[in-house]
Amino acid sequence: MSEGINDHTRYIVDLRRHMWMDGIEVELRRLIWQIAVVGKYISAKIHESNRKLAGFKNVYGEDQLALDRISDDILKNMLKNSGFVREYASEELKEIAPIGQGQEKYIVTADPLDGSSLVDTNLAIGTIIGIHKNSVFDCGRNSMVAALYITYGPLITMIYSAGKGVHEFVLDREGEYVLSEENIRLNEKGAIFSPGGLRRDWTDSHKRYIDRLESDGYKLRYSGGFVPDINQVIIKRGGIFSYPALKKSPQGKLRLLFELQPMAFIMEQAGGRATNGKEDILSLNVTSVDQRSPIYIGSSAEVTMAEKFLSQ
Ligand code: AFP
Repeated sequence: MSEGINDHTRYIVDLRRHMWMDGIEVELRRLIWQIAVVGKYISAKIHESNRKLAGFKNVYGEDQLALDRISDDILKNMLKNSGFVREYASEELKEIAPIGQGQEKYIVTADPLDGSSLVDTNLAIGTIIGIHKNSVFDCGRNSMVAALYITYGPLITMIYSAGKGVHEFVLDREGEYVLSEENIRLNEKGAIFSPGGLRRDWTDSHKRYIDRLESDGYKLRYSGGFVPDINQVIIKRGGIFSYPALKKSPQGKLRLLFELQPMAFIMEQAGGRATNGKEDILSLNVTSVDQRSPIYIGSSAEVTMAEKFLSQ
């Protein structure tokens, strides 16, 4: 990004202007912009829902809020009409949906409303998006060109990366996404840890790793929402989120395509790392849409430490 923006923070820089100044290609920036706008509609639906469960299950058999499906529909329809997207892969759908004519540039992956089971508690939730140029059945490093997430909390914030750093925008009262932090960079080491899964289901090596973080004085910060839990690592400039291999589910809980790859893309762009314990998340080959993986994601000191513990 040009130095100009940091020099002139008194001027408001909105998302479209930022992407233009960053030199992101026109179709990609229009696509990112349109997805960010969908965040406003999803947020309106969250407010309208009044925290009610709809009582049906998603394709993985999990209880689902009507909100998940509504968010998915809004997003899918927008992408269909954008003219930039040939395929749409969503956590709410069993298969990848062809939504374009076939020659559009991008494939979009989405978890339209992650953490929706937290809606009734009024904790933060989010939307996670990956943008791919090539088939998603490859590794993220070969196919991804951008990622973003929107956090619906006390504020609505959007963080995106199109391979040129990580930038945060806040939705202001006029409905404009305004630049709040540019080129976010993690420190080598953080001070918080966010450990997923039940302790009784952890492997011994993972248990030893978490014990070590605790004895080193890391503060526990786990909300149960992937988006806010990752967001705090990024905004606090470091720390670690883990959702490990569990004794009964060696691939953990979180989904590679919809949740892990986009966050790994952003984390790497912020100077952090994401691994399954052995390999970088972005180097893993995706073989099915519902593929899961253990994850250790955050600042590099803690990710490297996790790799050491897991190899013992
Ligand atoms: P849902 O998709 O069922 O709402 O799960 C949320 C989530 O996928 C993710 O947002 C959290 O990081 C993770 O699950 C929390 O899992 P635990 O409930 O096992 O802590």
